[in-house]
Amino acid sequence: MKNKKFIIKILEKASEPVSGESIAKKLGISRTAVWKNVQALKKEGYQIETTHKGYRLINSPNFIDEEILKKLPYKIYYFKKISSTMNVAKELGERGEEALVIAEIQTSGRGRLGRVWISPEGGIWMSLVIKPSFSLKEAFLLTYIASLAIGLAIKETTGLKIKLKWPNDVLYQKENEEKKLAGVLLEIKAEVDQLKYAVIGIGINVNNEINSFEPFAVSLKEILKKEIKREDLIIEIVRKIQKYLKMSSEKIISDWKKLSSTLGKAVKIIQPQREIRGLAFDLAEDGALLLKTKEGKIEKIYSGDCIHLRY
Ligand code: BT5
Repeated sequence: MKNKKFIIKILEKASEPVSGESIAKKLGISRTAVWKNVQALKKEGYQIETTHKGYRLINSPNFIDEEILKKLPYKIYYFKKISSTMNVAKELGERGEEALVIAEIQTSGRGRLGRVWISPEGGIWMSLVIKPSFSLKEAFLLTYIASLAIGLAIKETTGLKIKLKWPNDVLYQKENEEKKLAGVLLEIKAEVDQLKYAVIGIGINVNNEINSFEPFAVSLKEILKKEIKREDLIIEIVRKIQKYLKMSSEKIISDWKKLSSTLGKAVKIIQPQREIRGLAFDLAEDGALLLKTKEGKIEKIYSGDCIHLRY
């Protein structure tokens, strides 16, 4: 681990290729060990050329700078590649820790109901594990807090028009089209009626390529035609989450409503047992989505997938 960092430092400083032998001498390791480390670095995304004169660094991947994130009041767990940040965060939650877990790549990123979340390099894939003094009933607020924080942070840092779709999507709206920029996955552990810990999973398409199988997904890079610094966005989102954690449920719900794309639309709600259509006209005090059906009946919706039918 340390050797890899040293090798990169040596190659970054050098203007000429550096021989394996001189690196081996500097680090006090064998030439084979240098070669193995170089292979591992290539797997991480570093472009290193091997010439007869030695190794030359052509390009470094644009990794998240952990140092910058140390401004945040959470311990940072940073991984180049991991199955899912949710898994690590849950383990930390079990141990009573609060922390921010971030990965450059997730190999088994997940959405709600076990759906796949595509997480290649360049995106923000992170889980914040916290111990909020929330009752079990109030836990739903965390999804609103997270999507609000993401939406507002993106709006402020990029100036883009961002909207929120009930219950957990952050959308980019352009004319009559809405595309998914980010999603939130909340996993909680409760004891009696109190939350023991909550893991807020946040996935944002930032500088990553979008899989062509996902026609409704979009990344910030695609919209802005340039890459943005992920660290700034991460810090802003976490700070906003902290701010909202201290606010009343009325304030959280009313701010969420201001950014909502769902309210005022005809929607279809898909739940495991049923499908309901109606006009999404408000959020109730307890956070439920309020639907007015064709028959004029008011339905309170607490969970499900929401499809916007008309604009
Ligand atoms: C979500 O689920 O939107 C929650 C996504 C949470 C991901 C974060 S990343 C960090 C943390 N670690 C994890 O393993 N997960 C969290 P849901 O509403 O169920 O939406 C899932 C659906 O979004 C999929 O079925 C796809 O259709 C679509 N999808 C998958 N990957 C996507 C992407 N990168 N961008 C946009 N849409 C995507």
